[in-house]
Amino acid sequence: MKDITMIIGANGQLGTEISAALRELTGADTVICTDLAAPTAALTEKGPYLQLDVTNANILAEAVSKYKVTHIYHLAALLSASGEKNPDLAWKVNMEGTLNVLNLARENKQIKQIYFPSSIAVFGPNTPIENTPQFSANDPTTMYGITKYTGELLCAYYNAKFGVDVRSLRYPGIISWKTPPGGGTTDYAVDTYHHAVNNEPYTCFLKKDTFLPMMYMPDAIKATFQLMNAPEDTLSTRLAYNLTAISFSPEEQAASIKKYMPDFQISYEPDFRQAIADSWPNSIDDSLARADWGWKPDFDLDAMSRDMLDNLSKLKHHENNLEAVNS
Ligand code: AKB
Repeated sequence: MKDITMIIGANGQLGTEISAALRELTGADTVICTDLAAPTAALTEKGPYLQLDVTNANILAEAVSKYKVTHIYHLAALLSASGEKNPDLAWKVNMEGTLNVLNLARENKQIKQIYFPSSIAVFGPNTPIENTPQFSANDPTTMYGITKYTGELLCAYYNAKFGVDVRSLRYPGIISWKTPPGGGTTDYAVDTYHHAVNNEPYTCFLKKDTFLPMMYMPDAIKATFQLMNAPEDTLSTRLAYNLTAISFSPEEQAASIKKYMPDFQISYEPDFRQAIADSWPNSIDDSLARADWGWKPDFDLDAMSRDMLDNLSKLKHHENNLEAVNS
């Protein structure tokens, strides 16, 4: 039987790029993209797309049976800042969605593997802030962090009790140019590049010296596929793996942008997201991921800045040309 992958949350920042990368690797018809939102042209033109709500267990089960799904990437979630604005919805989407996917995998033996993204948000004020170890105090202060850590515990439980092959990573802030992030605390690190390319000053919602772990999208995709393809006996934890690439502050990122765009201007007006950022690690120890399945990132801050600015400039140029043709 051919492997068929379902991506839940395919319209999101990670979902868009994981869907495209998988379609490239395994063929468009082997990847079923799904999202609560209406489809984007980029996803429907290239393969099957279903509009579905992950909190509806019956609809999800029907789609999985209909398409003979063998692998699920469950990427639908409310992130940290959106979750604080609507904690009830964050609990519903993040927890019901995760339980529905895990229960499906437990009951439907055609499902071979599940991917569940976790986050640095599982850590809290009692976690060591520098080089946060893989196994540490997990006392998240946001609803997002609470749902992600509970999700991790459920993944480990479903693996031990029911043999579900579910794998997970604690992503840092992810920076990308194709699709914007939505509702996170690390989103500033994407907004900066957009403002720089538009020659606009940027007002950052975090203090200039707030360090957070971050990663460029190509590294995030590489890590995800590396983990999913790792032999089961190399995985020494079924909680999520700590994962990181770079740690920087808004001030350091602005200095990196200025190397390529010297006129870029940034100012700082911290809002409610500062408290969230302050509860998270400055940097992460991901030595277990390195030892178990050979994790190693490719991009440092300057390499990422160069690539982001280059791609966003090309995109802007392309959009301007389209506008000129259409006017
Ligand atoms: C957020 O800021 O909420 C996310 C995350 C670190 O998980 N990007």
